[in-house]
Amino acid sequence: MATITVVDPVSRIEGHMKITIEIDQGKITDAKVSGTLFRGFENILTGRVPDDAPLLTQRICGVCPVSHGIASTAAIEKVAGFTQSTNARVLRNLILGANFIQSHILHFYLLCAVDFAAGPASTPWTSAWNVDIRSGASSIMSHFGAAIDARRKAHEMGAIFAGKLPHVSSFVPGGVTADITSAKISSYQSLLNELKTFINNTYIPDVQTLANAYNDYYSVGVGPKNLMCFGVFDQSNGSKLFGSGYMAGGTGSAATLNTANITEHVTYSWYQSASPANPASGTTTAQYPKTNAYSWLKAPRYSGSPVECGPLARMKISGRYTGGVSAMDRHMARAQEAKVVADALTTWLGEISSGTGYSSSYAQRTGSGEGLVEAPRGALGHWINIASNGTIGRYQVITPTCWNASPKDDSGVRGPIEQALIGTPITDAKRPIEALRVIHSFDPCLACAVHVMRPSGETLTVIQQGGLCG
Ligand code: NFE
Repeated sequence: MATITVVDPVSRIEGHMKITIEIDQGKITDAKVSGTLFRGFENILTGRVPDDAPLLTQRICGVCPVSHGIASTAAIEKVAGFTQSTNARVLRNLILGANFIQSHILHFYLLCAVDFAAGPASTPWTSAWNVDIRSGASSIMSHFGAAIDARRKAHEMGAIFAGKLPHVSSFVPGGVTADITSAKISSYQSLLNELKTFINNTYIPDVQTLANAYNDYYSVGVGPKNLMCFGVFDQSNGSKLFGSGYMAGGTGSAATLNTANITEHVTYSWYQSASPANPASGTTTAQYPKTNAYSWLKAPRYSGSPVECGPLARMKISGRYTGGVSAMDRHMARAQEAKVVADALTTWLGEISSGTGYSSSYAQRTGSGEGLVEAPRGALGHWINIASNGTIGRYQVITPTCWNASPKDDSGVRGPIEQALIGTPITDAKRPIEALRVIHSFDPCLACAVHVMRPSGETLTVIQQGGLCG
């Protein structure tokens, strides 16, 4: 007989997620993923001056603020038809690359490792669950402290040009306001060298150790296999380090990306029902309670299909990763991507030229623009409309986790994590560690909220918190 297991909250992710899984004969047969917070940033931005957007949208999350800052400035700069200078391009890459590295290290060691390897036999490490933990992966935990240190160094490296992290203070429409000095360049270089050593000698070998001990996870947590990348890290020749594209079914060459093919569905989300809309014209109007709805995430779809985004999508679409799509492939691709980014940072550091990264000639105009970038967890888009009075008339954000952790769409098709969970073998329905391993492989982040709505209608305002996100 099928049993229903609810895990609420799912821990060791950013933000608040609940899963409801049906288990029959040792396998998951149905799955619902719920985002249990309302993010109202789109509505907070309406009526404000556009220059507020890069600062406020970075507060969506303490883990990926750099990507939000870049997407927001890019959207505003699109409105004005502005082209960034070489130094703005390079500084944005240097700050974003540091953020990718810190996020990937955080994810593997602090959020995932204890799913697979036993920690010290003391609080808070001792697991309440007596589950399948294999000794072959135990050496990974001995690098936990070094990983915290490496992550701090990545934050310090980004802060050299960001002003501080999390939440960059030097990103504005028109460029990057950071001073460029030879002392800063050499500090960045020396931290980067230390991080490269950690990535090459510790992080990548540890992921290989994990894959050796748990190689059955190459066939667990597959999902719909449709992969998408918005493109990221502008290079000197006009291309991107990770080009944009859409790879249906996880194989073959990627098709050209067209954001006109994006729609957001809300039949199963706590938003006012409407036909699926493109984010350039969509709205974010809460409706709670709502019959059949089970998530605060909308269900974005590309050409009507659920889509996975993240390091595996970037690495496969760029041809750098030739493996499959599974929980373990996500870990492998993420670690290998950290090396690709670290190596590229050395190149960009050498491209800094004299002068600043900011253009004071930049001027905003009236109109619409989209800012597309990649965050550590995948494709991130900001869509802005600047009204005739110069304030924001409309703002929409689609985060990577919204793609990955989306609920069912209007056709009843489940989101990527929901699909990836189905078929996962579960040894103990009361301790579904295997389900958590699948979820964590996507590195979901559902943080991003400043308002919690209660069923009574009472609104509790909370401050964006640091914690693991910070
Ligand atoms: Ni809150 Fe983020 C990343 C973005 S999440 S961490 O990476 O955008 O979907």
